[in-house]
Amino acid sequence: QQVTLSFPSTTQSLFYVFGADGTVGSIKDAIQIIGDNTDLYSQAHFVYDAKKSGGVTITHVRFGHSPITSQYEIQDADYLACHHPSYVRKYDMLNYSKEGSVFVLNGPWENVETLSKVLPYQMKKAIVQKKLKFYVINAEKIAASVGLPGRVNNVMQTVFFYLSEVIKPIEQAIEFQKKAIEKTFKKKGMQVVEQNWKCVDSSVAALIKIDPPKDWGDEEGLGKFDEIPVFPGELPPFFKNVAGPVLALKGEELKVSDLMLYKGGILPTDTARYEKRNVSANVPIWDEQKCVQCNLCSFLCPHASIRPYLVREKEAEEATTLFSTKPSSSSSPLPSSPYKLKYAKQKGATNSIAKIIVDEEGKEIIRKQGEEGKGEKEEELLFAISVTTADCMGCTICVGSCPAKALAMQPNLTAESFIEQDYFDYLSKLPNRAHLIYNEIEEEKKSKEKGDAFLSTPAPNSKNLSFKQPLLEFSGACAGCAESTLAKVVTQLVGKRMVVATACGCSMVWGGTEPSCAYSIDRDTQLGPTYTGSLFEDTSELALGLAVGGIYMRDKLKKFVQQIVSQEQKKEEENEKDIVLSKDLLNSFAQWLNEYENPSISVSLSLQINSQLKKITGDVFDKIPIMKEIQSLSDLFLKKSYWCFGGDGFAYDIGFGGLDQVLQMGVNLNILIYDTEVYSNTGGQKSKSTPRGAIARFAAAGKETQKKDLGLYAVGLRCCYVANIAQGANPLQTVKALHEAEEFPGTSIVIALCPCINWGLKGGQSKSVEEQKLAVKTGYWPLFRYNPLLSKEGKNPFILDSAAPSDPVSKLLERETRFDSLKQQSPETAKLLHEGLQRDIDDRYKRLAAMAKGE
Ligand SMILES: Cc1ncc(C[n+]2csc(CCOP(=O)(O)OP(=O)(O)O)c2C)c(N)n1
Ligand code: SF4
Ligand code: SF4
Ligand code: SF4
Repeated sequence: QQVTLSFPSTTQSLFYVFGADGTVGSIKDAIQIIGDNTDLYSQAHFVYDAKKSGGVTITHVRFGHSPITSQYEIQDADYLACHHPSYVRKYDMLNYSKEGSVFVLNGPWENVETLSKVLPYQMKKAIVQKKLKFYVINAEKIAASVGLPGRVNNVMQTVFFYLSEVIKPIEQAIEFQKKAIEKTFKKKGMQVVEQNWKCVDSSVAALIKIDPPKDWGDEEGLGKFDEIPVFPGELPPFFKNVAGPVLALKGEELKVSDLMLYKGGILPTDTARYEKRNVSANVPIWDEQKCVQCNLCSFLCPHASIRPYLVREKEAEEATTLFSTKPSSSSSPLPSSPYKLKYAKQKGATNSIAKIIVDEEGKEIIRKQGEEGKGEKEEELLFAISVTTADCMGCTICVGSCPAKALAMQPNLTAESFIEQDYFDYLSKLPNRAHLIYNEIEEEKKSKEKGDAFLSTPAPNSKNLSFKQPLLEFSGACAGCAESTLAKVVTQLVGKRMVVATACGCSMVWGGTEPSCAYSIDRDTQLGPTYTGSLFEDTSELALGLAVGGIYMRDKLKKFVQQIVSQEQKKEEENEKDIVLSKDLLNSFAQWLNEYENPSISVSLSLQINSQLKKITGDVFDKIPIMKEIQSLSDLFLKKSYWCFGGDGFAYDIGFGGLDQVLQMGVNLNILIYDTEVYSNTGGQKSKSTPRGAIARFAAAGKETQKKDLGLYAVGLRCCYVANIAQGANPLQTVKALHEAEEFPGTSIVIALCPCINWGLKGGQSKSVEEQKLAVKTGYWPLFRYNPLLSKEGKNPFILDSAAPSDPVSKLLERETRFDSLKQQSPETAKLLHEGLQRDIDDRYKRLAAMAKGE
């Protein structure tokens, strides 16, 4: 039973806020306004989740005439505001509303008819039974109309002042609020201040009072039977029993016994896919007529939410029949016009078009590359781009990078967007056909025939790679994050075999802050990355340990297998009858020994051997005890790929000693540095990677010293593979470098430029790809690869992949607040430091160009 402990005169308010929508700052301002301008006492506290953005923050605010000392969360709110429409399904928030209290919902639904269809039954019942004063407002529409999409904070704050009547008259509250806005945003210019003021001025008039129909409260009421589940689809036990309740903010209801299955700190990956966050107000819609099928949208999507598919005509028709009249996952209204799965004939050279051959039983036969299909059953596959609208973060990077303008943003949470989601779900269950475009095993054979000394397989290109299922899906990174975009590509290259140690920093947060883990599982093989996090300062050492341990144990497995194979072969030669193992298993073992170092064949062989091992019965273990050892090491039939992920704070600063040590140890390990040039996860403190002339925390007057050149330092060691990459600027070089790093038999370090929200890109993170292009063009971020193996072949190991700078760096600096605000703040210092930065760039380029010439 709920117990109310607060003074009757204390007003309690709860805000279910959308992370990074600006509300936390506004609430702090509101508390200050109330404190400064009334005789009320006030108190606020904020409960955050760990998503980098788009997460939920629950804000508890109290004010009253007596001092407030309550140290517990609000259970009976007088005022409750829901700042994001997707929350109505996710959180049982009205459980905390007092009878007769106010409930304000920000959403696109403005009348009873639509609300009846979209609100869950639980919520409708609470509105009626608790006699709530229910209001809706389309705050997103107001914010977007003044050029501040997503920033609903000031609209919702004005509504709060208006309905709570904490400061009367409302005109007075608005005056205080506007002053606070000016104070906060003046640094960003009066234009931003005025945009926020417009939000305030448009708020009250846009508020709609809803009189709920009585049947919302009925057990048999409308909506009861088309209830929308919080997490749609079939859920695995861990998500259903643990992750789901935690994400629905009911974690405290879990019992210890619910967690017993997961004791020891090992938890299942692949949970982010069930969250279906629906955080974006707008999502991309594809125009199949304009599309040139380059797959760049998918390659550059940070959240793996837009994908290319190869589809059979009958599948396309089936999808349309299934969903064109009513979306399966919602009870939203029917689409305004008929909606069908969009697809197009594949474009490109005839020999690069993916086809399948279907046998008499309808089974698909893999067409070997370059091999013509035989017979009349050959089918040319269709091409479709589809969006998982519930997982899209709305960053618009796909739209901005589409060379054919074939994508446009349209509202989410509409009948059309729900149907698009249904199509995505349908397409992602079809057979994975990436191998028709890029078949690693076939490529490897070709490479062997060509006698490529270094690479066992040529690198795929970004188009081919994008057909593969990413094994980092729907991460909680900021919309448009360049770090997660790149990590996704690594998983497309090696995800099935990957073991990754991640340094504390953003890569740990978007990768997997429990219970949500974005590292996922390949749907065909059930293989996927093994992920672990570490301290900020010692991740290279952890990754080294994982690699050394894994390699040692695999060699041990090899010895056991060699022993068994020779034992059984000997018995066969001597015609002994007690050969215990099946011929099939012995053949697989022999093949595996032959292909021990071959990564792609190890995938299929490990699956084959593991399924054969499962069939072995107890007496075999009695007769050959070593088989027990083999079974315990059976996950190492797969040739693992060991990775260390971390930011520049980790690599250039606090973890540098360990990194330096590991770089010289020669272990087959790949280190990927996400260079955001600041400590991003903790709000942008300077690191040794921060460039001269940039403002960062602890460098408020602009960093005076040059950025440390970690890439050239690593090249100087002469023993490891080194690359400098920028995914948005050069997709081909990026994939090539990551692929070469992985194939290099020793330690590799790849340093990637990753524009971050802390840079303050003018135009937002959606400009990240353009920024990377300009960074390469101005020489701010040169691209290169260094491969010590090339020296052994008498070649220059240093390859400069970017051209001489064609534009001055000033072009880049004016686009980023971290540089530009120094100009506003202190023009003289800015001039000095920015000219210094240009000299740093010129000097470095001269050095790199000389190295590329072998000087
Ligand atoms: C020893 C230590 N000091 C400070 C922290 C707090 N901390 C967590 S992540 C982080 C910044 C990480 O920055 P970076 O390595 O550049 O990664 P990014 O977040 O930019 O990806 C800091 C300072 C910590 N975890 N451990
Ligand atoms: S808008 Fe951003 S998150 Fe959504 S599909 Fe496009 S790139 Fe991906
Ligand atoms: S980026 Fe544009 S043209 Fe390329 S596949 Fe995507 S939608 Fe088509
Ligand atoms: S690196 Fe920057 S953009 Fe990416 S999640 Fe961290 S703070 Fe956000």
